[in-house]
Amino acid sequence: MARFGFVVGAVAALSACRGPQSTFDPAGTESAEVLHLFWWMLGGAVLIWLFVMGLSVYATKAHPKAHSERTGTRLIVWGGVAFPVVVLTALLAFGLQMMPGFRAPADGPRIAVSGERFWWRIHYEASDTPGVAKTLSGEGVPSANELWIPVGKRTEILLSSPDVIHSFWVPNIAGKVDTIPGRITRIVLEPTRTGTFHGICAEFCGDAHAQMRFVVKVVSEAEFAGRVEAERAPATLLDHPGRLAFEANGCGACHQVRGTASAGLVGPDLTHLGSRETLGAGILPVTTDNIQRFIALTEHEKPGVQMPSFATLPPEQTRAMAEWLEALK
Ligand code: HEC
Ligand SMILES: [Cu+2]
Repeated sequence: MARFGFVVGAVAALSACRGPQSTFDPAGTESAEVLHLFWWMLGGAVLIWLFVMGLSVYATKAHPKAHSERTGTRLIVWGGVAFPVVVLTALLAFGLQMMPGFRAPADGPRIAVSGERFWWRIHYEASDTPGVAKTLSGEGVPSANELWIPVGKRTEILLSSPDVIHSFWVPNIAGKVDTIPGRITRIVLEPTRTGTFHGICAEFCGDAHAQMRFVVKVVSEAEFAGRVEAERAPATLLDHPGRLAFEANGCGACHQVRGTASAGLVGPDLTHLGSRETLGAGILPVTTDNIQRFIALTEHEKPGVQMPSFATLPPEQTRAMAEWLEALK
């Protein structure tokens, strides 16, 4: 029975290793190599652990008498100095020879991503300017919190941040790289299969750090091109009571809805919010109800958020805005 319980537990624990946010389920060339390195290190660590355990059993049970000083010195010199030097040097060499592949040039699109408190500003068709600068200059194709990339291509992500350090991480696809204020850092994503994955901020950045996620959609090249075109287009649904409420309540001071007078760049671009899967940087699915809750109970839904709650607005208004934003496909 105990053995059965162990098997059930092990299967449950290992099945949790698969999924859209796991380094054990690689969907990118870099993550596959990192996993490969991990298995080598784990295997080596287990062998060394078994050897050390064997030695201690030998010294305490099999041969508990005192050993000569020569044996002790030899053990320390070979086992404690020479052996770790050889093993760690080999590991370093193995790790270093993986690096050039990760730094190789991109052959796909270039996308600027800026880590904001506490969401992700995205800019398709980046030149070499970082996300915020692109947004301010009005170039490129702005979006937020959902990153589309083509399968089989090496997409270059240029990372930046206006204030604090974040870390951009899509565990299934590649390692993580920090976004650093005043600098542009770079990571290449080379996904090997299509699908939806989850990205996260992997560097503590403030109250809502754990709620700073994003969705990664790996699609065919044609679908990617289609998505960028759709994102480029201005909003089409302009004749809607929600738009009036949005403008009357000053949302446009912080949010941009291209095609309207709202041109704020403090918060995420909402031009096509309805076509994204999540809102609040990956915390809630996009539905009219959730958008309304997010507007009225912002700080309740996402403690630490940099948007004020609009709890005092009449529900008809938050409803109308939510309906409008949800319809902006
Ligand atoms: C002071 C600036 C500010 C104002 C004013 C403001 N917002 Fe926001 N809003 C933000 C920020 C910053 C975020 C990002 C929050 C996060 O996810 O951490 C945000 C996020 C959102 C989101 C989620 C977007 C996404 O991509 O996940 C919606 C929807 C939204 N705001 C709607 C509104 C509406 C409607 C109003 C007006 C009633 C409004 N906001 C007013 C700053 C503002
Ligand atoms: Cu962060």
